[in-house]
Amino acid sequence: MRVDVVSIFPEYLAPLDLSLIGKARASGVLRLAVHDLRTWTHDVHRTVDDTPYGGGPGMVMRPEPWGEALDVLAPDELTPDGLTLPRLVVPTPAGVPFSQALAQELAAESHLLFACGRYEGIDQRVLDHAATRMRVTEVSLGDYVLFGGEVAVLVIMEAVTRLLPGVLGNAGSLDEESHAHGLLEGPVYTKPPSWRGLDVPEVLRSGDHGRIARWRRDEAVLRTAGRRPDMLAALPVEGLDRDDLAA
Ligand code: 6GU
Repeated sequence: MRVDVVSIFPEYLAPLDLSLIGKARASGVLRLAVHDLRTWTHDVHRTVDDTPYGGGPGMVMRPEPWGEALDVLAPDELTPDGLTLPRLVVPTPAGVPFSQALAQELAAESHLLFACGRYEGIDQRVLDHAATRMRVTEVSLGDYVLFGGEVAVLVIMEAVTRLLPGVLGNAGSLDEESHAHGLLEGPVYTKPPSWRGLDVPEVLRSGDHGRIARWRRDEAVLRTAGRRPDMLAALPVEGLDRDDLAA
């Protein structure tokens, strides 16, 4: 997968060199480049923002540098092998909610282009113009406001990278985790069997794989009911089994 990120704070994206994302980049599974938006300014002050039309607080990002950035990173001429334009992803609190399902969708793309806005956002014409030639998705992490899209890109890229083929050692861990089945994952334990007077639940040490699976399922349903009743309500009936309904 190819990924381009445009930001006025490229240093903010430095953590993308670390840990498993860094490893995916080193192995070539992920070809990621971070670009400074000010590359595409031409005045001495390298201006990227201006006051909002209609008045109000804060500043809005001017369209010209963004237009040039997108012209370079998403050129209109199709590549000789007929590759398509990137999917433009714009982090904003006004976007559609990010989710595991959207992470899966993005992980299936061959090229993502992230546009990190700051201040009150990017001039709407940038997105409207981009939408005439490529898919544009405005994404929100949740109902709170960040200074800009950079940290959201870290979050989104972490969720996406671990879904890329060959990144996770044990593909089974993709299967069992929270959200994969519409339930939160229940508690987990490791050695020692007793710690500060607290014991690992007996069932997990029983060796009875049927009982263990049933117990894990019950814990997941109970935890989801307590913390995320909205998720439980959204589970399709086929997602529940007869013994869930007993619990
Ligand atoms: Cl994706 N961006 C910004 N700037 N603020 C946010 C957000 C994204 N998600 C929640 N708040």
